[in-house]
Amino acid sequence: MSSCKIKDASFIISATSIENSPAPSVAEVVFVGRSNVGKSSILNTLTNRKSLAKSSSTPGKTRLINFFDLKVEMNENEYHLRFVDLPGFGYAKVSKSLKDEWEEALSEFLYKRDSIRLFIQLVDARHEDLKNDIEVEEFLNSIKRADQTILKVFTKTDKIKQNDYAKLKNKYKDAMFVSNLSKRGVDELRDAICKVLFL
Ligand SMILES: Nc1nc2c(ncn2[C@@H]2O[C@H](COP(=O)(O)OP(=O)(O)OP(=O)(O)O)[C@@H](O)[C@H]2O)c(=O)[nH]1
Ligand SMILES: [Mg+2]
Repeated sequence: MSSCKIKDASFIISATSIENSPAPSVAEVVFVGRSNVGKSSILNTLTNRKSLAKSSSTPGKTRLINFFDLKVEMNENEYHLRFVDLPGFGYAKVSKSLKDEWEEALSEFLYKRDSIRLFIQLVDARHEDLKNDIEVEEFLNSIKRADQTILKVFTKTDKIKQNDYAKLKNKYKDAMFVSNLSKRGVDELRDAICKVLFL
């Protein structure tokens, strides 16, 4: 049982594309998924910071690639890593050309960024089979390198009935399940991230 503690977390910089991103010198964890699924929220919950990443009930809140530096402690060792908060895929309320431009930049970042070690693919627990999520999953599987891991994480589990939660857990044995409201599953997810990166 690993126990991973976040010692320090701070925002470094925002980028619009891979070209103006910081040097890929630190292991990165990226949060990927539909707009409004809870990417920015889980980043805050994992780091115990209320508003490190900006979250909002209005979809399309995160419009840039945002980098956060973290210092963590595990088994009495200290490690550095980065969390990367991304815009959502499939945000429809902007013009098609702008949407295509964002998704192009986002896809390119995910595909080319050398320092990504872990893709956290977030899915709303109420909507397990949306076309958009399936496309994102297929895309990640198609670009994943040997040194990278994909972890599927269901969010907003506080919004489903106990019975549906049990069914979902049973169906997706390799996935993780969190709630930013109740904090369910958050310590487990933090430990899983540290395990992938540092064990
Ligand atoms: N009930 C509940 N609400 C949540 C949970 N996680 C996030 N939310 C809410 O969902 C909304 C969207 O959360 P964000 O974290 O901004 O979502 P995002 O994926 O970063 O969205 P974009 O930046 O637009 O791509 C906010 O109103 C959050 O408070 C959760 O686990 N449970
Ligand atoms: Mg966001």
